[in-house]
Amino acid sequence: MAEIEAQEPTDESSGGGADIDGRATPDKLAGLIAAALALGVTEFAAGVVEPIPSLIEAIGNSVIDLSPSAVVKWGIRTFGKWDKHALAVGIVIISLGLGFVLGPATRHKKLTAPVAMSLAAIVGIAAAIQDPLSQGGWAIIGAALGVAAGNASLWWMLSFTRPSQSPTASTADESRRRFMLTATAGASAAVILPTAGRKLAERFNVEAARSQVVLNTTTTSTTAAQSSSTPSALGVADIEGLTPFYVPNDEFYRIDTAFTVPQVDPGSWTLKVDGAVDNALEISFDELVERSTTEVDVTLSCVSNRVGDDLVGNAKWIGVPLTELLDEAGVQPEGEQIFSRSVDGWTCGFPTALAYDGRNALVAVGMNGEPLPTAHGFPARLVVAGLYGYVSATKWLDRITLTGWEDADGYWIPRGWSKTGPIKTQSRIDVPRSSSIEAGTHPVAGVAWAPTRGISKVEISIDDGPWIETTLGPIQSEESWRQWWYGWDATPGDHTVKVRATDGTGAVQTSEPHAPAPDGATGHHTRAYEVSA
Ligand SMILES: Nc1nc2c(c(=O)[nH]1)N[C@H]1C(S)=C(S)[C@@H](COP(=O)(O)O)O[C@H]1N2
Ligand SMILES: [Mo]
Repeated sequence: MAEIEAQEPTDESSGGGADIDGRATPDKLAGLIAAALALGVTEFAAGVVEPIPSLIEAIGNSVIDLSPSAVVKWGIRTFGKWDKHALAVGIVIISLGLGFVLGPATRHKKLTAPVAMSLAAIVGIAAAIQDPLSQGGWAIIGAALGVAAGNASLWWMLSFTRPSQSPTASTADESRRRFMLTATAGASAAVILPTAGRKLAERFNVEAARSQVVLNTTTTSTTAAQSSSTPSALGVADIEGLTPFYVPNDEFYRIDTAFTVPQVDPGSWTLKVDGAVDNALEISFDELVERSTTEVDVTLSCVSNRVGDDLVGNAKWIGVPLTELLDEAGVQPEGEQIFSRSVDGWTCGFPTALAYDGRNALVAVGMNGEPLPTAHGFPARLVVAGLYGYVSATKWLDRITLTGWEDADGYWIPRGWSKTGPIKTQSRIDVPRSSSIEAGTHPVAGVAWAPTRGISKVEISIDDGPWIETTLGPIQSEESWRQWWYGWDATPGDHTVKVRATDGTGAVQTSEPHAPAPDGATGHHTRAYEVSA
């Protein structure tokens, strides 16, 4: 006993010297594999037992919530629809990086790994606790399994890279061989386990339930009937690259703070309407679908859409008018704000008066003739014409609470965005998309929107010349965007084309450039072209 204790310190302090280079690499590798294995085991556990949350997801959600809004918007802008994947990759890389330094550090002090991994686990558990979609208690189980697997594998691998007490060539070779074997097995498990876990977790998604939803479209509103003459029937589809009047569901922009798309079981889901109302309501999904007979075309836009960008889209929404539910609940005078909440805890609010001013405001269950896609809010969401999504368009809707205007602020309000969010008049040039074109006649075309006010005119100006009126698309709805086009006779040289819209009230879109924060971007979209002879 005494002998061993006396030996250990020597081993640690002087054993380093000559040997350290020799085993530094295997130690780092061992740490890396152990960290990957720890993470992999938590992901696998999350795939086997439904309530165990994925810690990567829980941390991802927390990172999004805690990040300044500018960082979140930067992420969305830089990685587009891959923003959540980029974040996941970032979390994994940081975890593996920690593992890299953990190997050599644990060789030095055996308790480094359990302490560091437990700390990482606590971060994951804390994230799960504050994530409304995860259960903190179950996260402890997943995290504990991960920490156990990570530590056991690390100590095991380090035992083979330890400088031998009796360094004969054959035992050193034997150790190396066993290290390689263990490391290979560990690395394979670190890849297979999370992959299998992700695959298994798909059983928990609601795609099957979604595909069984039968929408009730027995009656259609006038707006929908009007738009049955599709643009393609009228030749607009001939302009290649022009955004279609209805953006297909899988191409529709997606913006939300949900790291992974919430999977809401429509069987157990209900919509609550409460707060300052005479009778609180609770409606099942079947009942909501039964009542969803209104179909309307509404253009949705994100407040962070920059001039010329595509965080805007138009779709045909099927749902129940919000006023129908509000009337049934009986809104009291104090209910000045329609404050809605998503199952994932996201919230937003807008003035109750706007739901009653004649605009379409729906609890939607269908999008372009299909049940709402999960990414767009299945089983139900709000769609309110003329308001940016961040104040109105709650996806995975769970509860609508009538509150005083000052009594509640939605998710983005304390993060610096305006409490009211009417959509500003905007227009965009879609084609020509390429900046280098050949001389000749080209269609210049795009979309313009001023929901609830409508678009009465779209003009372009070439090289800052006089405004030229363009042809407007066939479908006219005050709550939807309008397509527009013009045949431009492009002459060789450098040219710019800019666009502006006039809304239904006669107000011309401002040329004043304004960043998206805090209440929506303004300015004219301009494209530059190099026209070759
Ligand atoms: N639950 C939830 N709903 C949400 C959001 C969100 O982050 N979480 N983002 C809103 C914002 S900012 C916009 S612009 C719209 C976008 O809807 P879409 O993804 O269907 O295009 O959803 C809104 N609804
Ligand atoms: Mo948004």
